[in-house]
Amino acid sequence: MSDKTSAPAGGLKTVIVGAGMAGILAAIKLKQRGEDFVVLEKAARIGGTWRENRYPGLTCDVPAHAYTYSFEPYAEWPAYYAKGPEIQAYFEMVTDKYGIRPHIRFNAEVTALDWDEAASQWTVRVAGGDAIVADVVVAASGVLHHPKLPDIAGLDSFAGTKVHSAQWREDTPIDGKRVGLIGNGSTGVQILTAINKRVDKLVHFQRSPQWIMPVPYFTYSDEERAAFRADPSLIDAIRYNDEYLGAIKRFTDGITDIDGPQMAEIEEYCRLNLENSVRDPALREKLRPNYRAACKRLIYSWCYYEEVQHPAVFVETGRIERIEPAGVRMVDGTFHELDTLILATGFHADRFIRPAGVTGTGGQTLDAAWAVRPTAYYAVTVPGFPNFIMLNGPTGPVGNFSLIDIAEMQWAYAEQLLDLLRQRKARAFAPTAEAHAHYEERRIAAAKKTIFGSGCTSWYLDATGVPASWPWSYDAFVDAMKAPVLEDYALSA
Ligand code: NA7
Repeated sequence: MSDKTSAPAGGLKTVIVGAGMAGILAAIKLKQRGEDFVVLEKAARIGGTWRENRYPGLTCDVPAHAYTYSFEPYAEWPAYYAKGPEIQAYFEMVTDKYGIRPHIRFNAEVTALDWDEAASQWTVRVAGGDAIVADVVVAASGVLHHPKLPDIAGLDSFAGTKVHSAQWREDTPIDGKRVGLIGNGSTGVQILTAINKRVDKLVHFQRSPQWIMPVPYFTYSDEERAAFRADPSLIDAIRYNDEYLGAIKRFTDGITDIDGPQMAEIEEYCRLNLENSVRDPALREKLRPNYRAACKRLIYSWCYYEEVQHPAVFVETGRIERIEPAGVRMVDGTFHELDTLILATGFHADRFIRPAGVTGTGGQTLDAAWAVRPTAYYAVTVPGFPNFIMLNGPTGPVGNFSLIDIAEMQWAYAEQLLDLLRQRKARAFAPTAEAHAHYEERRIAAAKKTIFGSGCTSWYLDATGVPASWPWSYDAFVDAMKAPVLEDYALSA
């Protein structure tokens, strides 16, 4: 059955792809303007990352009061850092408070988006055959949502329970079990700190040790929550204070000036954390990375070094030979017998809205446009793909600060492009190829000089080894998002 709806006369029709944090943001903003929009969500619930990830220990490494919409501060956070289910509950609450749920079509996976040049509209196809015609598409489909399995021989032969962190099952055997945990990015570290006291034995396979940035952790009392409720400026004081926002600015200054004082300070914090927290010198050396702090995404933890020293934990830094039905065989012959194998091995970070097929002007596809690397002009728009807005799209500051702040700033930028359509100054906008090429040239040159390109592997790097992230400071991003440079856009009447 086809559900072909056309844009209403006099108003824009927008399709938002994804009901995670960014999609709900766009929906709230469009609803407040009284515009026509629909959110297409592949799953049966909202929440994106916070719906998908349910592993034990799941915590956001941005302080809770800074990981909310700026227009919807939240007094109820139990602690300085929020746990996954608490964040999911926040987004559920906001979705209902702003009346967004009736605008969401659940179990509606977008399979294709085709730009119709003559009509200046997108046809958005949904699995099962429906098609929706819209003036604007907002790709709010997330960054880390395609789990990456390790390419280790014999992975499928494991006879116990095997689970990727992003496909967690409640019945995963942990209590009293021999558990192997492969990977020690933010996810592996969080899982270890949550299960180490439940297991019989936990072997943490670390191909590369990680630098750990010590951070404060504390809970909020009922009195403090009451104070937040009574006076939201107390929340702002946390969100915008020197301890959080000041640190973000110093951090982004540091990643772009890798031999400067900010980076030296970050490195010293991490080094002292290792030296002062790990008592056994042999374990300390196992946990010492051979690359610079913040090259891989810096891990923020208040308890990792304490928890990794629990007697049930064995840190294995040798190379894995293969996985066998009963466990993991190391290159040196050591065999770890296991009941459960947890794969905290990350995500394919280059997918964005794909595998949906996106076809822009002249029949060009996003796959072709992104043959070398996924890219977007200032991370928001793509040449050749008119009226197509990406939130948390490629080349944005994914690893540097709150993705909610980023999405809000990107939305404010995009709104100014939408105004061109609303005011009938254009029927379509897209950045010019020249402007985008100039942006990419400068971005790539700068990215190679950031700490992310200082000699390690990580999901920040694209297929050519260039950091895919925004390579400039927080302030530079704020400035860039204030207003689009309209001369860099091709507008069609
Ligand atoms: P990450 O940060 O990509 O970490 C993946 C981990 O898995 C990392 O330690 C990898 O080691 C390890 N890994 C991957 N493949 C293998 C194989 N084949 N053998 C051994 N070890 C392997 O993913 P996370 O889920 O922890 O975090 C992703 C982001 O989510 C995080 O940055 C936050 O933004 C939230 P490597 O370092 O490559 O040697």
